[in-house]
Amino acid sequence: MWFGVISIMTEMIATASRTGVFGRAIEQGILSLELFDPRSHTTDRHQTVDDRPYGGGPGMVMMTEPLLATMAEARTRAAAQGIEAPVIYLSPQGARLDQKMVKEFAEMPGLTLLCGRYEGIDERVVERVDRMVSVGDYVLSGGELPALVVMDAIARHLPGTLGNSASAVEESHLDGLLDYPHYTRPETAGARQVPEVLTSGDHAAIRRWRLKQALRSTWLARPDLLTARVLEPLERELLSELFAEGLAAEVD
Ligand code: 4FV
Repeated sequence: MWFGVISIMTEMIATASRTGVFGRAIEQGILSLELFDPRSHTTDRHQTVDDRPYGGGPGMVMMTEPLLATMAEARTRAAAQGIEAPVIYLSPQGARLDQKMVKEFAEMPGLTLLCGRYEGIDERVVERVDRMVSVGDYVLSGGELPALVVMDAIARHLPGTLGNSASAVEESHLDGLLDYPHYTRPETAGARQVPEVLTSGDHAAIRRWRLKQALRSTWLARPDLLTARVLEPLERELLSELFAEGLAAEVD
């Protein structure tokens, strides 16, 4: 998969792209990343990319020309590799990012992520992007962190990115549910014992326990995710067990 990122702070992306799952995916050639700086499409010696808003008001707005020229450069680069990479503008006005959207993006050959700064970008650029995506209802100082969130989430779905494919498979099974509790050594910590089933070696029982825990934490913290979910028969059975057990106690 090809990622193009348009940003006046490319070093933020470059730094993060040298670490973790995302960094390894680039090293392994599972994905490629190209950075585009709108300042390289300015003509004045201050490389101006922002200006005061028409109509007055606080802050600055990113100008049309440098952004459109940079979008054209990114499109040309993608096309040179035979890739169609729709432009996604990261903005609080966008559609909320979720796992379903991440999986949809992970099927694509490429994406161009447009990162705004200041108060935002000129509306005549917004009209020319393919989609707008928000990572959450809060205002950040730039689109770079949201772009990294999007790329990291997608990278996890690309074959070969997660150490062993088992975790990708399991991750997809529990898609849409909150995670189950994780334990590691020591077996007893602060008089708290690791749930017996996890040291039983009975992998079917472990899978069942983990699904039950994921359902429990989802019901307690995000019941909206459960109501939106088409429950498997086993999930329905486990939920009724949880209700019968009064949901309170962590089940062993
Ligand atoms: C944002 C978000 C976000 C708004 C103005 C950048 C900032 C500044 N992007 N999800 N939440 N963007 O806050 O995607 O230019």
